[in-house]
Amino acid sequence: MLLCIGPEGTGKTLLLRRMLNLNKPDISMTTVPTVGVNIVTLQVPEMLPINIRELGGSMAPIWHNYYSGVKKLMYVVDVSNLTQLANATLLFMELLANPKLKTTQVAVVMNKTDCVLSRASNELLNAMRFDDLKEYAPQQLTTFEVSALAGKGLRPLLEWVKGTKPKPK
Ligand SMILES: Nc1nc2c(ncn2[C@@H]2O[C@H](COP(=O)(O)OP(=O)(O)O)[C@@H](O)[C@H]2O)c(=O)[nH]1
Ligand SMILES: [Mg+2]
Repeated sequence: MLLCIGPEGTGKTLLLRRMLNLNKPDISMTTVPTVGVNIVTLQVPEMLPINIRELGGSMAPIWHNYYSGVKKLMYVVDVSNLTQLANATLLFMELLANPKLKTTQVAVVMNKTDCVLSRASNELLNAMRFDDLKEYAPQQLTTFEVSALAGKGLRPLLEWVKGTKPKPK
């Protein structure tokens, strides 16, 4: 089981929908806030189906109930929402410190790159003190810049999910 988590409205539902439908540009862009848990299954040729569980941002206090046995975790942040950043960083540091996730591979997915300048992702990582996190966290951390809306940057993320091309950074 993979987890897809992050604060509310960062684009998790749209991102998962996009990843399920990479070759279909005309999917619906409308989402409703996820209350509870949303599970999607990725069918990859010649691989077992991959289940991804989205946990809504409003569930942050109980995210930890879903950490057992998680091999990979996508942490989705909104690069266009600076007011959310402090909270997003705090929640992220908390999950990195959870012993249940010690050996989990973690991807920081910077979404909504379509509505900011290209340097915003670097500024976000600086604000999160990502270099320090990378040094001290026991997990392998990887970063991705995507736009779920524009369908940008999704292939490398999909490769990471499938595990065919580990991309340490
Ligand atoms: N501009 C832009 N908007 C996005 C992107 N991804 C999601 N959104 C919008 O952000 C809002 C929240 O998306 P949703 O997937 O429901 O977020 P969730 O709460 O993390 O599941 C919706 O209005 C989406 O259309 C993106 O890459 N770019
Ligand atoms: Mg959602």
